[in-house]
Amino acid sequence: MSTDFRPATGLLATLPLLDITSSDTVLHIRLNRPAKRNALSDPLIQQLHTTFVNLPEGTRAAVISGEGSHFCAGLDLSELVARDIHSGVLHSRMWHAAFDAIQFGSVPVVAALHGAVVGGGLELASSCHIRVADRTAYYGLPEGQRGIFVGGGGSARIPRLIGVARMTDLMMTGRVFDAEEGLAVGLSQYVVEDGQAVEKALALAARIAQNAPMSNFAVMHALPRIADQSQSEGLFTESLMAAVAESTPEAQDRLRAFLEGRAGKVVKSTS
Ligand code: 1HE
Repeated sequence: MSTDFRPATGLLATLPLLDITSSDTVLHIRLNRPAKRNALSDPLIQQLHTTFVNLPEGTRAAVISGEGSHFCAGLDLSELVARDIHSGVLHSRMWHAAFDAIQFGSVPVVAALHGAVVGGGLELASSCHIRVADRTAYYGLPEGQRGIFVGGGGSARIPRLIGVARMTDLMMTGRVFDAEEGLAVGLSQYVVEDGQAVEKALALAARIAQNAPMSNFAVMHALPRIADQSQSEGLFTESLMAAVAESTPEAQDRLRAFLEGRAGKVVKSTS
């Protein structure tokens, strides 16, 4: 794994609410509003969107983490006061555009979670492809207590991770899952020791960056869509995606490498 991370240049260096660094293939995006617990203001959402539609050439995977004591406190509640219906809908659609650019962008994204991962912060984490939490992480959807509803794609993404019943519980009762509970219900895929989430996420991203880009594309774009399709349509989509992926020169090279004994075998994990 490349540990040589340099400050981003060009457009990505001009986004004050994000601290962005990159290695040759991995972009690390830190939410950089720690005094407000990385609450998602309009400018912060727009800067995330800008980042994911302007990834530097050569980027193969990304990591999102949060500066300070929490990953993200969700929607910046100071911006919500006195918003009319039309601007409320547009605001939600702005979040959808930004988080769609993450989920259905060009590279896999790993979220590194610690402290509060609440409200819109959980919606942001859910738009990433893999979530790594340290033991300080906790998850909640305080929208119910605040008298509002999710608006950043949470109602579509979070039930796909944990089911409608669990999301209903989080929203109606104010229940909070700790890191271990989050792992058990499927909010994260990994739990690591305190302060280790970024390191683990960067290691996973470096590993993901070595995959054939078309394989990563298929996983990001085809898998969730197939899950939304009927079995018959899903199988058809799968056949098309499989044929596209296996016909790329990179796939041909990788298959040949295995057959000629030049590629790694699948072995039992040691960790
Ligand atoms: C904020 C926000 C925020 C903190 N919007 N300013 N989200 C919530 O309901 C969560 C609200 N926040 C909290 O429960 C707590 O702040 C935390 C548990 C995340 C962190 O607690 P703590 O003790 O570390 O920090 P703090 O003292 O509460 O907050 C530090 C500052 O950040 C303080 O401002 P200050 O000027 O007094 O220093 C807080 O006001 C500010 N702050 N969180 C605005 N969320 C698209 S729909 C999505 C809907 C939602 O996301 S609803 C869930 C909103």
